[in-house]
Amino acid sequence: MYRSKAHGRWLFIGIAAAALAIATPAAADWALDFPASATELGNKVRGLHHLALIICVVIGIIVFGVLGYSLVKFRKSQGAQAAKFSHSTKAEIVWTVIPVLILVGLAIPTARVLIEMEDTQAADLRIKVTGYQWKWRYEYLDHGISFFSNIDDASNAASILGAGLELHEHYLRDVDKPMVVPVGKKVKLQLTSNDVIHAWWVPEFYVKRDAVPGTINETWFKAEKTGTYRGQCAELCGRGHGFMPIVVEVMEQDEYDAWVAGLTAPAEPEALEEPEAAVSQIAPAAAGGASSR
Ligand SMILES: [Cu+2]
Repeated sequence: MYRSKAHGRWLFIGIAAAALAIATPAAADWALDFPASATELGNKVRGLHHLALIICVVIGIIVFGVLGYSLVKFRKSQGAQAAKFSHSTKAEIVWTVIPVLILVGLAIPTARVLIEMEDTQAADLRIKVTGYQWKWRYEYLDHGISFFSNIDDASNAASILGAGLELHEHYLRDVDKPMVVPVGKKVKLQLTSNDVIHAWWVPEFYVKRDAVPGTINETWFKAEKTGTYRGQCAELCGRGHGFMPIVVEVMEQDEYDAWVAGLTAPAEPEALEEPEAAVSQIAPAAAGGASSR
């Protein structure tokens, strides 16, 4: 009887292992880890996660190892007798000191990263991000650029019940006008909302921050690679919550400059001529400084 039960167990393990092996090609898209970040800070956060995970796994192996060993080695059928002591100062010191050391060891690098995450000083670019039901508004405080970022028309049309349209690759994850930033520059975001609480989230930057009406929250990121990064609103904000994606285009500085120039160019001739003429009448030195730029 016992023997057939044991056989049944091994058969089950064998079938499960075979099923896993067969399932591997289908599960090729499985991701066992967080994606690598496009920012240095994001990779530090990821590193912290790995550190904590490794410590947890090692503790788990030790604890369950000792538990399993004790259960087998000191089982009743082998004549084991339970010890009768109730206190051990030595054991209490050990099981207090070791966890304290582990927690301090985790707290130091964690605090360092947290402080860095909150440090929005010395930014190269400031963008005010306002959440709306259901879109985002980006205001480039240094350039006077401001625009709304809505879900793209193709996603919008295809999302209508019964539309029967084909869903494109970035369905619900594309916008008409993305946020555009230069690569390798510290971008400070100042987040707020026009109505309810939203959250600006771009997983690859490891940035997720609430946009709360009446409050300015701050965060920052510095993308190390050019490319298109996608995110979503991460705070349930009403009917259109799933229809306010985020797209960030990270480009080289000269491309970014051209993008800014393209948006600010029409106003330039008038805006430049008048102040320069006015400045040169009042303070020629200051005007010279401005024109040498
Ligand atoms: Cu939202």
